[in-house]
Amino acid sequence: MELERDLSRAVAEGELFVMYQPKWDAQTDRISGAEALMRWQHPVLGLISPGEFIPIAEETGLIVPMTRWMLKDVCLKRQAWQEQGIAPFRVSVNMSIRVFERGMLQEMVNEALSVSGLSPELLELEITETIAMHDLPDKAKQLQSLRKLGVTVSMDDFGTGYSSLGNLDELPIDVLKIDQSFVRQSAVHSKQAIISTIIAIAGHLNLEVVAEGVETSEQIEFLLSRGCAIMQGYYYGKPMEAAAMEKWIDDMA
Ligand code: G
Ligand code: G
Ligand code: MN
Ligand code: NA
Repeated sequence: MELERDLSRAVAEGELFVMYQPKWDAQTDRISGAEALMRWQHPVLGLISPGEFIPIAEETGLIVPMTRWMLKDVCLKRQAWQEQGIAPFRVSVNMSIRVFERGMLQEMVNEALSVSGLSPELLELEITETIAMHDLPDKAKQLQSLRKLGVTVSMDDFGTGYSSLGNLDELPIDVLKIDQSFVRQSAVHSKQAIISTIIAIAGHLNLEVVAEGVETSEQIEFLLSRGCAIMQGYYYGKPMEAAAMEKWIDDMA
């Protein structure tokens, strides 16, 4: 496929770039983190969304060099922010299962940290339930050794995947991210019950909890009332380029 051929050149040609979306602590009114999201500026087709190219990258294995590039770019930017004296929030990078399969995760993270000089405490990896599904002990081992370094691990899109609740406690994670689909319907009584349950599980397992896809003040009020303070969504900020993110942080201070 044409897109596939183009994608294999995208890293080398510098066509990939990163957008950042803030995570806001609505209790302390401070930035709590930022999620890094990959974008592809195709020379002919223009901006292509990750929904289109990530699946191709995963099928072809290109996701491995792309993630390697992404981790380095994000760690370098975060370290530059650190040197500018920006607030010490963590920046997160989404991880595909393919990166675990090849056992390259540790090496890629070590490389990005050493090239950038970034403290591991400022890096977070977002995984999905699918990653934990196959050979959980192996994934747990890989994640645990990164956590020992000080890297944070979060479970993305929680509640939409196929893993069972029964082994959530066997996963070495620090954060649960409530999926956007629940937040979007947080006026619906049954969804409220699900959100409250996720927040309660996070509390019992000593995990941080983050709500995704927050768009309205009603959603924020509801989430705060149930004990979730960290919010990510268009209400606070859409994914933006690094320079816009710096301005956003300034404006919020
Ligand atoms: O940014 P956007 O909402 O369009 O992202 C769509 C999907 O692509 C999301 O599920 C997001 O997690 C995924 N995605 C974005 N950037 C990356 C990345 O760098 N690596 C991986 N594996 N997935 C990404
Ligand atoms: O799967 P993942 O959680 O990584 O996807 C994150 C993506 O969700 C972001 O890239 C962003 O484009 C999208 N997103 C973030 N906040 C909102 C929101 O408030 N509303 C909608 N519709 N999408 C959002
Ligand atoms: Mn994510
Ligand atoms: Na998500």
